[in-house]
Amino acid sequence: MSAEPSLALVERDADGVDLAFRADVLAGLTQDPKAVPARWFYDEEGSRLFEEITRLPEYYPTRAETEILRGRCEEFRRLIPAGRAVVEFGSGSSVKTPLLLGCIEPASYVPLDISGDFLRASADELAGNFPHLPIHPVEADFMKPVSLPTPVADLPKLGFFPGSTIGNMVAPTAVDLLRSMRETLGADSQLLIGMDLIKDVAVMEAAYDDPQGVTSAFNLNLARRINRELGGTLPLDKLRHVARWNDTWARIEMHLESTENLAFEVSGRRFAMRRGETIHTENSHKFDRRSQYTLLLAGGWTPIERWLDSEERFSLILAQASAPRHAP
Ligand code: AVI
Repeated sequence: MSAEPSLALVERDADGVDLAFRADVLAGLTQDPKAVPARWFYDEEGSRLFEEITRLPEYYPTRAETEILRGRCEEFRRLIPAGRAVVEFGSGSSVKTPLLLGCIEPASYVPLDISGDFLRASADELAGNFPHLPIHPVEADFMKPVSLPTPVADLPKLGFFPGSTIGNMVAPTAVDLLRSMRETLGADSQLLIGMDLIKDVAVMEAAYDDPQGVTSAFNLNLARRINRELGGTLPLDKLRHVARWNDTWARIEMHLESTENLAFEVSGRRFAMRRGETIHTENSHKFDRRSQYTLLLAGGWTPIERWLDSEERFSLILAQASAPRHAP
């Protein structure tokens, strides 16, 4: 395995405060309705809680996607030519990534993640399973085009973006990301992407509001992080986890709802919330075939094949980089 030099991607002030976190939280609490970007869920405790979510009986996406990966190996092998560099957007999952890599015949594996620690841990684990596969971890923000390491520069690429993380973005951000993936991966690349499907509302809402309270703890952990890292005084016992289906935008929304009128501070700035007012903390968009294909095409990717799990809850789509066309 060849580790790339790691860059310090997080900018901090003299007190160690993450400047981007502070800017996002202050801007988000100032706007109406209040919102904080979901990417800030994932501190150490948030990442641990998310892992716990993926094992909940109500949270079907991880199991459904894993079922597809296990069951479609032959088809992946037929449609994805051997000798590609597999570029995974986000730290590899210890279950999903080996299923894909063991099935196709990759020339190398390039995990991309903004967190160097997660990146190194998952790359090390994978190296144990695939001792002959060259692994080139890259510490980078994959929301922007990334220049890949020299040893994979001339190889055809397969992008891998499982988990339906694309669903956590609003459409313009999702299209920007797909376009930047296309730029990162090059003209003759392919993309294997997981996307969650629209289904019975009760099933979707239960997946984001489990009776064990793990998703509630995950949501409230964001308020705890704001208090700890930004000198916040958000009263955690007066904020309630809410997960609800928004049919207009085809998404589960997570909010922190105030159970009474509140006044609090963050980074020395004062904020107020009325009883029943919320801080919008996450969107998790769900798709049907048409909305998936429209999004992929808008991002520069032409779908080639689409697989569903046996209960038709989740999909994996293989797409190829669209050739530039002038008409139609
Ligand atoms: C990471 N992402 C795809 C998860 C989802 O399902 O939208 C995050 C999550 N939030 C609550 N539960 C899981």
